[in-house]
Amino acid sequence: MERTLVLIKPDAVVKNIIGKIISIYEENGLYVENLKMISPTRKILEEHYEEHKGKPFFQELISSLKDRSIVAMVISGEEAISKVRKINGATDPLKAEKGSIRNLYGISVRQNSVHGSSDIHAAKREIKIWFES
Ligand code: IDP
Ligand code: MG
Repeated sequence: MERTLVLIKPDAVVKNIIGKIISIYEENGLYVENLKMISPTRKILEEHYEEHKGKPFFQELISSLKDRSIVAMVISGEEAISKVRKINGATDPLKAEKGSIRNLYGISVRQNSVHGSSDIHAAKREIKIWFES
């Protein structure tokens, strides 16, 4: 049993597809263990995307998410981390596997509808940031 952190990003929230996205995880045998809607501060986002600090897209990424409605969830299940990454699809919606969330709903590399933790360390760290701080 694993836990991972999933974010439904603002581009998907404004499309009114929160329910559709959650259903996809549920239909794949995963469980919503915790959930909240949050408009994050710059501080939370900079912590969350710490590994990308200094990259050319970093500031734009943070500004595009700051103070906008995001659904944060702890998703659990067997191999939840890799399962979620597969269900989400590649970062670039144009390269995302057919039927993945980013293939179905993503707008661009930046506005790609969802986030899923990359590994067990990231998952623990990110769950702390969004649910325990
Ligand atoms: P991931 O979300 O698939 O793990 P990362 O490489 O960790 O992808 O990047 C984090 C987030 O930063 C992406 O989901 C996307 O929103 C944004 N991002 C990544 N690369 C670019 C880029 O080249 N331009 C704009 N935004 C990007
Ligand atoms: Mg990542």
